[in-house]
Amino acid sequence: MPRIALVTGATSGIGRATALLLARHGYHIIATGRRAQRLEELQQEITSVPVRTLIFDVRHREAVQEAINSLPEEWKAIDVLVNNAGNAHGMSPIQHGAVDDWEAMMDINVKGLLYVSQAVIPLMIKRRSGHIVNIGSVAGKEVYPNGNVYCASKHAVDALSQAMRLDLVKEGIKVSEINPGLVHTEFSEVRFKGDKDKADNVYKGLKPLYAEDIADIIAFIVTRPPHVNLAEVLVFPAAQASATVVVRNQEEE
Ligand code: NDP
Ligand code: 8X3
Repeated sequence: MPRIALVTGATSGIGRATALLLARHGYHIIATGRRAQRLEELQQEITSVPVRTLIFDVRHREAVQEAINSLPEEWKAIDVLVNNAGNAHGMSPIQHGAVDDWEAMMDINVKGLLYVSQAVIPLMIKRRSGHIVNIGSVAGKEVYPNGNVYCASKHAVDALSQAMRLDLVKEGIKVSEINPGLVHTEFSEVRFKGDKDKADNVYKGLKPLYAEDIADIIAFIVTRPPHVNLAEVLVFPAAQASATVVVRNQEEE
C-alpha cells in the first residue's frame, strides 16, 4: 500500500518543499492551496508518484470538507497530514493593528488548521493510524514586539498540537509540531504586503533556514518507526537563539 501525504499550503515555501521531498520518499501527494496554477506546476514537477491537487481556502469550512469528501476512496487513506498553510499579515503595535489582518491570521492559522484537521481526523480514526504534523513557530513559544496576533495564533497552534496529541493518542494517531525560527520563504513578503525590501531585510546579514531544511525535518519525523513519535521540534538558523536574538554579522550565502 502506498503511503499518502496531504500537505496544505503546498504552493509555496515550506509546504511546496515538503510535497517535493515526501514525493521523493515515495509518498503519494495531495497538495492543497488557493493558487491553482502553482499547484498544477507542482503536479507536473513531481513525476515519480501520483499527485492530486485540491484548491480551497482553509478559511472556508464547507469548501475544506467538500474538497476532502471529493477525494476518491483510495486517496482518503491519508497517512500524513501536514498542517502548514498559514501566514503573518502585518506587523505593528497592538494599538495600531488592522482588524482585517487579525481576522486573517486567526481564521487561517488557527481555524483553518482546525477545519482541515476535522475533515481528515475521522479518516485516520477509521484506520486507527495516521500522523499529523502541525507547523507552529518560535512565535508560538515566545512573543516579540509587534508580533502580537501572529504570536497569539501560533501559541494557539502550540496548544492545539498538545491537545491533539492527548486526544488522539488512543486512536493510534501521532501528532508532531515543528516550530521554526527564520525561514526564507514568501512569508515576509506576505507579512509586509508585497514590500520586497522590507521582506528582504528580515533575512539580511545572516544565513536563514530554507524551506528545504524544514521539509527535511518533516520527512525525518514521518519516516520514524511506528513506535516513535518526535512530539516537538524547535529549529533555528545557527545565527538565531530566540525570537529576538539574531546575530547579523554574516553575509547570506
Ligand atoms: P509562504 O508564504 O511561502 O507559504 C504559505 C502557504 O500557505 C502558501 O502555500 C499559501 O498558499 C498557504 N496559505 C496561506 N493562506 C491560505 C489560505 N487562506 N488558504 C489556503 N492556503 C493558504 O510561507 P511559509 O512557507 O514560510 O509558511 C508556511 C508555514 O510556516 C506557515 O504556517 C507559517 O506561519 C510557518 N512558519 C514560517 C516561518 C518563516 O520564517 N517563514 C517560521 C515559522 C513558521 P496559497 O496562497 O496558494 O493559498
Ligand atoms: C515565523 C517566524 O520570527 O517571524 O513564524 O515569527 S517569526
